[in-house]
Amino acid sequence: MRLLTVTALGCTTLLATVSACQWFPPARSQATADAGEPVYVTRSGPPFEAAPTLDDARAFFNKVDGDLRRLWVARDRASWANQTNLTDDTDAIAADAESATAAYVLEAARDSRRFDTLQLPPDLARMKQLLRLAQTVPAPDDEAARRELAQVGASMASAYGKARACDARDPQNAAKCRTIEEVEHTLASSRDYDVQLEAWKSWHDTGAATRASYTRWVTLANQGAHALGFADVGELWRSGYDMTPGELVGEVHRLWSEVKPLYDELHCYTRTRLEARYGKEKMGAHGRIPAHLLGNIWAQEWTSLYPMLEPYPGAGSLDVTKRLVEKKTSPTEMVKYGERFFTSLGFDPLPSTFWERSMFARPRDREVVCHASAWDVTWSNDLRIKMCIEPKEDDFVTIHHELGHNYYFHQYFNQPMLFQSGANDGFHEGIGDTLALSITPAYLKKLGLLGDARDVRDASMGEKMVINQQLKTALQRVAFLPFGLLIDEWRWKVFSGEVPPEKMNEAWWDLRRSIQGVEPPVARGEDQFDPGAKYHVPGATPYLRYFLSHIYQFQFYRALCRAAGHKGPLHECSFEGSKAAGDKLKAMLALGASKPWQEAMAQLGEKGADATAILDYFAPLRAHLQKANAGKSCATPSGVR
Ligand code: X8Z
Ligand code: ZN
Repeated sequence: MRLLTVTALGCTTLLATVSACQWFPPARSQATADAGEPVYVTRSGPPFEAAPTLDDARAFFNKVDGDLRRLWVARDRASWANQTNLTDDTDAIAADAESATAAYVLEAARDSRRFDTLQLPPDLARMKQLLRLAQTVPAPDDEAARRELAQVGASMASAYGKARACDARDPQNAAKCRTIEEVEHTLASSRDYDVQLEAWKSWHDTGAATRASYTRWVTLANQGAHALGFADVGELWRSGYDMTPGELVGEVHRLWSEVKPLYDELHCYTRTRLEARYGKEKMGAHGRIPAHLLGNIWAQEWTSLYPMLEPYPGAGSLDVTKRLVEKKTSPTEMVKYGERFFTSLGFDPLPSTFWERSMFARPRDREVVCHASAWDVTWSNDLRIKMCIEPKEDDFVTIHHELGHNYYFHQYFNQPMLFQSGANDGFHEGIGDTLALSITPAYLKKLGLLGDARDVRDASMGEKMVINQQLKTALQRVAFLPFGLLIDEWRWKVFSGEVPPEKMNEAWWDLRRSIQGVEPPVARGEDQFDPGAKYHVPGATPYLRYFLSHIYQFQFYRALCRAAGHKGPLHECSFEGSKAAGDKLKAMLALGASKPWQEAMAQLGEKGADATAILDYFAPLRAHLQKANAGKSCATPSGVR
């Protein structure tokens, strides 16, 4: 008589009983069974239980939903408490909650493989797929490694939040240390090469503190990726787009090749103007742009250069910052402006708890992560933002960006937990930006945010004003594209080992040169860690989402303009106030992640990822730049134009 060791039937519990619930496909265990006899396996052999049914699968995912609600709410409460008050204790609490969640997702994803042989209905099949992708930083099997990973992760994010840019010549002098907002302000406003250089360098130097931790973190996170059957974390991140990781890379490179000519024109125009301002010698002979001269710490968007680059000086210049400052606009008032745009489309006002629980300004009494973010902390319309708002145009736009996340949360918070996210992460990043494309002079005038602008005639505004305005938008959204791409190009190489730990900074600058066309203003060696000076690297936030969102947002805008009945050139549209556009958007947001993103895109009347929308939008500017650049032999990141 052989011994029946494992017969658990209909097992749906996780974690506590998971090791007793393994199931192996029938072919494997039944191969050893005699016909007509019960199946037995030895203790050393694989466990066996009856093949699961669709009811088992549904019960399993119901349970997962409840478990995830408990774990994600706990994790996000801990994370909110941590990021709005960075202390050793809140770091530890956040790390514990992250580690518990990661452990669960690993077990649950493995357990869900019991249903591999079933033809699951689409909703369950999608949940199964999303469960495996649910941890951005996947958990290693080994508990000690898992804890260490979460601790290292929390400590890097915390260090970034607490970082100060100190004077390299006097690093101990706290009076000479600046917050990131102060560095941003210097880079946005100073046009003194040396002042800009000092500010740029002082912030970049903060990255070095996380270099060793980052290497360790990559090793541990890759163990987690292996546990889930991925080659590395990069492959896991590239798997969230309803196509194979290889197809995704092909798509991204196709999109980049389509928009790159527009970027190259902008780069050439900007470099020429900068050379006129700073001189040939300071600009160098390589054709790239010194990275500290673009008005932003990472040169990821160049809007503060607008006054220097304005094609037609004075033609309807829109100095929103000046007006916000003059009006002494408070952070709350800034957020109210953003909410107003959404309610104009027929969205609900933000819940009262949003105003009670959000963090709108840098507190004086504690350390926080100032980098802007949006939350639904308890996954039940508990919307919040955390941001250190200043009265400036950048922040005005960022508020719309953040509220885009909040309204996405709001539209899908009744979905199952695994569907409570964007159609893909690029969708989530693109919503608020889509609305911000409709912030026209006429709208700003309505808000009382147009100072002394002359000649505001909205759709029929003069051609010069159109070009000015387009340049300003391009400095934000076209300038961003290569940066949006390169962070994860770099991380993919680091995760795969193609870039070894001792070459991380060199590889970073190779990509910044070749994709973005910027040059470090001083030598940056391997004693530095410049990626560590960008929030999303120590913060472990994938970045390809922003590249995609900068393509999608123009498609969303085109779709909502269509819904609003706009006729005429794309860049002249504003769907502000259109309930038809609002309804279209709401319906798409309400899908959450329940359908492949291509279906959500099709629901808007758009097909796949399509760069024609951004190219159409900027057609007038492109023609202008081509003329302005004619005869210039600008070196572009990939050669000569
Ligand atoms: O991180 C953000 C948002 C929060 S999701 C403020 N963004 C990227 C960045 O700042 O680097 C928005 C644009 C790109
Ligand atoms: Zn965002």
